[in-house]
Amino acid sequence: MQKLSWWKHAVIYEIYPRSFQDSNGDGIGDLNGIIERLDYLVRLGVDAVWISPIYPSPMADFGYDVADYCNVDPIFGTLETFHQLLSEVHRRGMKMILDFVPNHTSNQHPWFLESRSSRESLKRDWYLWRNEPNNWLSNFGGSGWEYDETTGQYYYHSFLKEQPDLNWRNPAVKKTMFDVLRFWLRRGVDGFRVDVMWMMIKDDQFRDNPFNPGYRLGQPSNSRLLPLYNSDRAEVHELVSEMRSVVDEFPERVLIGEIYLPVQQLMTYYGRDLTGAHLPFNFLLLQCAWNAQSIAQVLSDYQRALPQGAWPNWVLGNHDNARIATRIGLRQARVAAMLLLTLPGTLTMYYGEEIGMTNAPISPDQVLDNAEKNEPGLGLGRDPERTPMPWDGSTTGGFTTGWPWLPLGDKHAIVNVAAMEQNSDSILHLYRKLIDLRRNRKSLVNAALSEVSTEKNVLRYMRVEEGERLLVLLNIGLDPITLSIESGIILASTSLDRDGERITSSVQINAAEGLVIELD
Ligand code: TEU
Ligand code: CA
Repeated sequence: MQKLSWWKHAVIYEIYPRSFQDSNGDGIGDLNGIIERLDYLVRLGVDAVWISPIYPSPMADFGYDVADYCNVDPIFGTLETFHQLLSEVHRRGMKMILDFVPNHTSNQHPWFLESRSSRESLKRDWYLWRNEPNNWLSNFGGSGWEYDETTGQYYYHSFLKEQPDLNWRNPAVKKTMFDVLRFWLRRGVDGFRVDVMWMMIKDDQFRDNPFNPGYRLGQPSNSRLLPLYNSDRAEVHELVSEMRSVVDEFPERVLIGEIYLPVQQLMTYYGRDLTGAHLPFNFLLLQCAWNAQSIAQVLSDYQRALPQGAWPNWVLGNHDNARIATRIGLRQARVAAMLLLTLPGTLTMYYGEEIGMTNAPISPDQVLDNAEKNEPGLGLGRDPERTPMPWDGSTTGGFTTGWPWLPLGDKHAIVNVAAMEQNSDSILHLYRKLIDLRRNRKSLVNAALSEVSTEKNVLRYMRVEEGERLLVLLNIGLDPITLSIESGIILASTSLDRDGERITSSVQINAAEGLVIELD
């Protein structure tokens, strides 16, 4: 495994910084808090942390509205704290990935303030200004165009009106933003997760989007149109590969793209001759129905579509989607853990997945996410999956000594790190066991998936490399089942009580049980 770049065999852990650990009692997580919890991550066994945006921000989209790309928001700390965090991460042999938000800035960014001040401003063309709006919609509801009285024109925003889109066709924007990457790379950051990579370039003629014939009432309003002209434009690939060149000026850094597209289009983001993103995030498991057939289909589709030489990656959750334990239930969350950690390539997990954290109920008066405020009641709000990490069963979960910015939910008295530490069969121990297994079995990282099949609601696949033959059996269903298999020995079971069990010709798999078996 030595010859692989670090990120190829990494388990990446996403930290939503507001919610990981508060160190100063203001109820909001911060960088010093992350430092306090690094040893927990070492014990968990993850290789890298990706931290959602920490830059100065008015927080209209909780950091995804950046007002200064080269600093740290005082809520989180200072550049000094950032350096401490980075060196503490590196001292423990881990890597650190920052979030880069290139598509839009905050409307409070000095660039935008200057751009909006007059049509003659030197930064006018840094954003997308038009006399008349076209029909493009915002991803957070309503028109994507906002009228600005000062100069009598409209600007485009793919997200909130507080998040004006940058004009990446402007060379000065490109140069300045690439220098932002260098600013952090020079400081030793190990890579970037790039926000909405597929949206960075828009049609230069601003043509109207076509109607979506599949649109149904009750769906988010932006799905009324197909985003043909404001996303996934051919020219974006040139830009991604330039971005990649910047990252490649520094050794051993990684470029990850956030991309929600069907699998064929997703694969184009690896770029011609793999000169695009190292890893276009694979969100197929976020959208997949939880049954053996659908998952098998996803595994095969992804593997078949992967370009020659491209490195795979898998994700179960992130800060924009309902938590896995909420989507499929606590018992299946353990099966999902085994699935994730036995898939090929780079893996990304979301903080709290390792303790089976669920979405917290957020009452209407507790809503903070503007995605929910703009279009209430459609389930678009992301507060429920962003609640504070419960470290113990106390009122504020050991997260803060103050008042937590979002509630901890109704389960944290049971679902918390301290309780899971105590209980040796907990999902936390399962995660540790599986991460450890992955470190010691090279076939789990390197080998392609083979022999993907289903039997009733059991998903079955092999990982084979250099004489090592691992069989994975995952019972997605509620019925126990007996399967005939070659002889072998159980390396891991989701219930953590069958490790070392010898299998001769058939194996009984319990409801919602998963097994990793080393065949003789
Ligand atoms: O998300 C992009 C994105 O596509 C989301 O809008 C997603 O579709 C939505 O949250 C529903 O799941 C990125 C960030 O991850 C998100 O947190 C930001 O709000 C958004 O970009 C704007 O920066
Ligand atoms: Ca704090």
